[in-house]
Amino acid sequence: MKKTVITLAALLGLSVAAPALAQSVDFDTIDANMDGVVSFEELQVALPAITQEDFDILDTDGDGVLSREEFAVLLEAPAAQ
Ligand SMILES: [Ca+2]
Ligand SMILES: [Ca+2]
Repeated sequence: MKKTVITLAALLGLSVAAPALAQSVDFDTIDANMDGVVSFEELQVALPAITQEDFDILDTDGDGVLSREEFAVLLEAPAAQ
């Protein structure tokens, strides 16, 4: 699991940006339409540089949206270093 997280952080290039992200935004802020999941479009508002490929990596169950648990991996990734 730890290896996966480090790989994810490297792919997203978030080693520097994510700690600030974790402090300034949370799931409920990014979930703009408040449907309980974060879509690619919603995530792009907070992370303009994110690609569909990055999103697909985060979307571990492949349902096309990020659950609260899937989103948490994004914020926790830098701590693995
Ligand atoms: Ca949403
Ligand atoms: Ca998902």
